[in-house]
Amino acid sequence: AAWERRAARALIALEGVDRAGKSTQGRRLVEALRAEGTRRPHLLFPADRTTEIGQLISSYLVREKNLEDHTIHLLFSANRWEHVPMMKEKLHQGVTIVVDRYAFSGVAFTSAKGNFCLDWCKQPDVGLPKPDLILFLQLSPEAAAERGNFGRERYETSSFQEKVLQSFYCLMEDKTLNWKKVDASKSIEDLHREIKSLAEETMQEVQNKPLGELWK
Ligand code: Z5A
Ligand code: MG
Repeated sequence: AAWERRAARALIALEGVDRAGKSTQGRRLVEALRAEGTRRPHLLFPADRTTEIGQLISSYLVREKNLEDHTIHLLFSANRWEHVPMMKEKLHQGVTIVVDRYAFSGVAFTSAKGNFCLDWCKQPDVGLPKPDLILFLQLSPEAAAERGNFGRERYETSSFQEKVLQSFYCLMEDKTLNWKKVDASKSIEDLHREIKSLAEETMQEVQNKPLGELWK
């Protein structure tokens, strides 16, 4: 079943390795769309650290709290689901939504832990609003390192990030999704221009098309 979407606007996800510039580009894209008069474009951050679930996730990431691996995976997914009624409502009203990381990060990070198959990792997010465009910001580990050293947060080690990248590559083989790889080593401005043009193309294409359900 597909959800109604009247004045169609797009759901755009930003994914990529650490420090690729997802948050920077998400902000820039929403600002640019707003400046051009697109109706109330909306930026969303799963992991949104403001809800109760988000706060649990945040304390896990900063190592204040230990959570069992399946548990944290389900919490990340729950954090996405708690935003779904609002997302559907906005998309239905014709509001474009940009998400800074989505289910793909969820799957990539948990499956990188080993002992998790991709299929198990995907299940909790099956049926989420399906992005019309997934931008994968590609950046070499060397270039990422130049943007500052890893902090103290969980997952911020290069061996783990390498496994995460391999999981992303598996997910990108899914041709039912509209993945677009972009070169994140470009300047912020050049990358912004490329992303904006891909986003606008997608917003044109999805006019009056129903919103899909992820991995269904
Ligand atoms: N996680 C998970 O396990 N499961 C899930 O379901 C989800 C997430 C959703 C926190 O996520 C952690 O949660 C993350 C994955 C896991 N773990 N790790 N590692 P997060 O999204 O909150 O992570 P973050 O702290 O925002 O980091 P980030 O997303 O990796 O960074 P970014 O957003 O891609 O980059 P940025 O903040 O825009 O830029 C980084 C720096 O580079 C900054 O100083 C910029 O000014 C600079 N920058 C940006 N673009 C450029 C260019 N083009 N040139 C030069 N310098 C640049
Ligand atoms: Mg970020």
